[in-house]
Amino acid sequence: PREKVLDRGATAVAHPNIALIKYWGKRDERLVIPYVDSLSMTLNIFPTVTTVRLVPEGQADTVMLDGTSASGEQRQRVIAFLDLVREMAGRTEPAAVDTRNSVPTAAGLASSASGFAALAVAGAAAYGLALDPTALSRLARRGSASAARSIFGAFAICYAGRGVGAAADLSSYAEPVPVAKFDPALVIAMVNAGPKPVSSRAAMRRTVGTSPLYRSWALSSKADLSDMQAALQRGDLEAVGEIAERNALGMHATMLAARPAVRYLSPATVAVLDSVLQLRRDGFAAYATMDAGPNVKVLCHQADAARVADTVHGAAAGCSVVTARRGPGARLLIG
Ligand code: 2P0
Repeated sequence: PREKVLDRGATAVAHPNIALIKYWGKRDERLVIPYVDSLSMTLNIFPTVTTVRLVPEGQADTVMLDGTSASGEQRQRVIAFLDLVREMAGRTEPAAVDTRNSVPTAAGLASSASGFAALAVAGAAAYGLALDPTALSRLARRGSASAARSIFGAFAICYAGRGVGAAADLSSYAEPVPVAKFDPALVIAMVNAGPKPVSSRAAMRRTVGTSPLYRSWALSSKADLSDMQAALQRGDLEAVGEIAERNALGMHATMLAARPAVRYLSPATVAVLDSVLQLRRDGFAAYATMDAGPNVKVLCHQADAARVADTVHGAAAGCSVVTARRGPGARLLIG
């Protein structure tokens, strides 16, 4: 019965994902439509658990983030997302949102991906919206484009879509990439867990608007994507790693060429990248990717993960290391 569901609200869990083919740049900021397709691996660590409970009319929405009341831009983004869910559901009740992250937020470790994926699943359920996974990914995308991919487990592709307005919204969604026998490790070297100097949102805008390299990266990313899909089907870690690494470095190159430059990579990042190169010289398949932050994620065989973790840990002072592998899609826990 509806009343009972409303009482306890809906709780969902989602995990972050790391893009092997990156999303960078929006062609529609309001609808959050990417310029390029992206492809990622959802992780088995750092879940976000979010509860959305409807509260009586007349109250304000409340947003709790890891036990403290969210404010400013963070709160605004959640409320704008709730407004969208309410509009889709034809409902008006305010909500109390409680979200728990087990990963440092805004540190380039995809907390917005797990965050908005969990909020999409919990929010839709709380407001009685029955959405299939494709529609949930479309909804999650409105919060953060990378969140569309976290609706699905293991490997997922997010389409940039075609057209403008409603057509763009409809055609930009994520779906699973079925990959039978590819289960690598992803060693995450956290060189700095503090918040990033520039939000991805602002950095994307600046890159698209001012970087002379942006168009050529977007073009080369198309070729990277089809090469990546073939490599995944072959279960070819060397090829997957090489393509992921060049795609990520290319993305950072477009940012470095923005005016003024957006530079997320730090000396510690470069030290870890050097250690990854040395691992390859020593015969290990190890490949790096970096997002909107200085942390490095190293793709390698499960069997080599301990050795890789040790090496990258020693490469940068104060660096902490955690090893992930492919994980599950977002799902409802209660509701
Ligand atoms: C990605 N990143 O594909 C890329 C690669 C970071 C680098 O998606 O503006 O938080 O909310 O859509 O998803 C991080 O940006 O950005 C991101 P919005 P998001 O994973």
